[in-house]
Amino acid sequence: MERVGLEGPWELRRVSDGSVRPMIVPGDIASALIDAGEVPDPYFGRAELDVQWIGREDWLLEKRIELDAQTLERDQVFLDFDMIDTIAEIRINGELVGRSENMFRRFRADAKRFLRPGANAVSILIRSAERAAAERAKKLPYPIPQSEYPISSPHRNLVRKSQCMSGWDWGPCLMTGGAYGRASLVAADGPRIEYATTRVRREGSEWLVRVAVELESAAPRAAAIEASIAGAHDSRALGAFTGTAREELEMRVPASSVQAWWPAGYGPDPSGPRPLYDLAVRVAPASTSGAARGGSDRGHEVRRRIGFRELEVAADEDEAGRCLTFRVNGRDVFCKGANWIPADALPSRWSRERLDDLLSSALAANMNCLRAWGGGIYESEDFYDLCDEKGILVWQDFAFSCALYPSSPDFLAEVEAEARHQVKRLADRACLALWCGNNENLGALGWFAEAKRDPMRYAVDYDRLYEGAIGRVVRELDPDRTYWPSSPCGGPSDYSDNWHRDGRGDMHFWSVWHEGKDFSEYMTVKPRFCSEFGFQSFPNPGTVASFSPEGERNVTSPIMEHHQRHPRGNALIVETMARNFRMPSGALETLYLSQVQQALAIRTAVEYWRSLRPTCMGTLYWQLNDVWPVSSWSSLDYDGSWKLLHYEARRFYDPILLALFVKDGIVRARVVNDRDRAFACRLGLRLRRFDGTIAASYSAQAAIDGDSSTELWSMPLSDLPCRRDEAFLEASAEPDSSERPRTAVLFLTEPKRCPLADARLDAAVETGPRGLELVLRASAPAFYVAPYLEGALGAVGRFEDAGFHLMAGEERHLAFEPARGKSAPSADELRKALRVMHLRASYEQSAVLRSE
Ligand code: BMA
Repeated sequence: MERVGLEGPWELRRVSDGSVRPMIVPGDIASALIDAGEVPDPYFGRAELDVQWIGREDWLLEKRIELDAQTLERDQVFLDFDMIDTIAEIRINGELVGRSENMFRRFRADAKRFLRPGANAVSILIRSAERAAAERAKKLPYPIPQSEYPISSPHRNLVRKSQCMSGWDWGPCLMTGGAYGRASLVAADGPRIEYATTRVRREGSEWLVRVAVELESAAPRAAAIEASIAGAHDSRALGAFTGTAREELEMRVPASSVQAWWPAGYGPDPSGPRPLYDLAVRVAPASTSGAARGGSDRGHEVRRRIGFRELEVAADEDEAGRCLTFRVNGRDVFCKGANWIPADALPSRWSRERLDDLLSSALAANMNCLRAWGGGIYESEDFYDLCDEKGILVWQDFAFSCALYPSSPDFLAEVEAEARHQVKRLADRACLALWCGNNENLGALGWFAEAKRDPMRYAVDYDRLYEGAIGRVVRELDPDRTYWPSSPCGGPSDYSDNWHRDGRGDMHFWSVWHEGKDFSEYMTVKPRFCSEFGFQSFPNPGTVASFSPEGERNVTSPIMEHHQRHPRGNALIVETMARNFRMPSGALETLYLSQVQQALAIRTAVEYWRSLRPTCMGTLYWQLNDVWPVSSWSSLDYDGSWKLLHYEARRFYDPILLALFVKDGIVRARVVNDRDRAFACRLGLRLRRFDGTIAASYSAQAAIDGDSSTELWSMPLSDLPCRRDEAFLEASAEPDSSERPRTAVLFLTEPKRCPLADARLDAAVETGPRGLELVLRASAPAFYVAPYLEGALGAVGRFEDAGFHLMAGEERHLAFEPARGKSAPSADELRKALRVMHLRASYEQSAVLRSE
């Protein structure tokens, strides 16, 4: 088999005026226009509004290729694109080869008869998806509504294009198009592997590996297929066939000869690399007797990296309702993570490096699970490769979100083909934990006036799409994996609304954000698995500087408001501040405090819900990352920099967590242990006044089992010898094993009521054993200490920790970690850009920075 890469330079023609500029494939149209200097950077200021026309135009992508006669003599020559976005006509030398209208299906079409030796022209005409959606809407027999956002392209639900490209409550409307992933012309003699999909199952002391191979041959050919993994091997001979043939190979691998795959934090080496094994599947043309035939085509081989693991999603009835528990190799795994959205609103920027950076940050924050959210995409091979390698379980939604969808025969056929492709493509993956029908579309049946008036019609559409098409495909092609009907829902066959019900399946708990409730509201529910809950913050100062000119950085300036897509976002952030904190006085303080409250909100939820294990077995907050620089619920900014929430996540997702919280007037200290090893633990608690002096001390000890949550201490608030605004609790849990102590701090009332002492925080940048270090010292307790780098330096790197608390007299050294591909700045540059923030009774004073 021979592959002619079509990646690299193409030309991009605007159909309406014939103008041409260069374009890189894989890549997108808007990015090509930005690179050509024809449109402004849509992420800067409000330039997004100036590029809306791009999505309303038709565009022609053209490339010339040279082919030799030998290539064209092969049995079969076809075009092969991983992803064409979206409504497209593909031509060779002006003749139509095929059409595509679904970016989630790969495009393959026979090209041989259109090609000739020498120069050939390949073109992709991309028609406006926005116009196509509007035309389809006019033809609908009844309206099919979708959620809309401040800047959005209508009727996105009628086109199989990443739904958030049309704008979201955190994302710009960039209806770009293009060709992403691999782009090739493939020439082959004899049979080829269309799909090779592996199922791995434990049977006694062996792993049973079954590879379903789908073969294609343009001319009648016999084939020899073989597969090998971890020393095991199987082969088959196939008699001559034309078209498609299917065969299954089977191998048995002794369990003692391989290491099992576990999610991060689990298994014999919790933080080591995940063991993956090379699977090779080969097909070669054969003589009819079955022996491999020599000749020009050496056949076709596909390679995979396979993990040996058993994964089950338990959804059993129990006393609390119905659980949702991921069970890997027989052990219940508490899923700790967040929701994943695409890495960028501009697909040209979906690079492996960006994915690796974001996923490494997820792993560094002790995450073991991400939900690839339905408004985004089925991610690239790179994404799942990295999740396999890092041990990040993936909850994969089908690409439908926050809308009702049609169930016309055409639409269902498109979706069925999409589901077949994606399931066959991804079913191999060790990291892939579950398929989920959609994001919130079960709930969306109750959102729109049209559906409220005629619920039956939309319920039938719903059922035909998610059970009749997608569910059926998953059950047929990937029977070992759970198909979860929708997120949220009560589990297979339970279509209940799970925004407020906590007993069954997964929950999206949004009362604290959308309903403006206090953080303590998180403790009014006991979710079995909370797959969404979130709280917004403003971005890091470096991110703000990347999209706004100086003088425009007040959070309610038009540019900052443009980079806030939730209509009540700023109001909710500020209102929450007024409820909990003293009001900040400058732009940086405002960003900082918004991040403190975001970290506190999500910590409150996770700490409590983790303490409920095994009732609750998963928390995935909304959302890990951003597609552009924006105020949002993310813990990682667009440039990958960490907001305070991400540092806090590393603490609240620590496998051993000291949880300190007040519920129903009682203060409780619990130790949550996600490891399988038991230990004895001593707890020391100190009730401290804000000047640091101790008002009372308590201690406790207990045996902590593996995979457990254990209460070590509790006391009614009314028994504490101080008023709630006079002191705070500071605690440390000391395991008797080699584990380091875990610490926690708890305010007993809103921080704004507390007489915080001036911590006289002393900060210095020094060169220490680990390179540049920030040395911090406080003379009174300092809370949520956070070093920020202003201006361009914000993107250069970060200090190793932020958002921690310093007790009086305590000193911390923080190493500076340059971002990927960036070199460390000088000590002087750091000093200039550095602002050290902490919680204050008044924001008039700024941090003291010594500059030796
Ligand atoms: C959810 C998600 C997204 C949305 C987020 C914030 O429920 O599924 O659609 O962006 O809330 O509103």
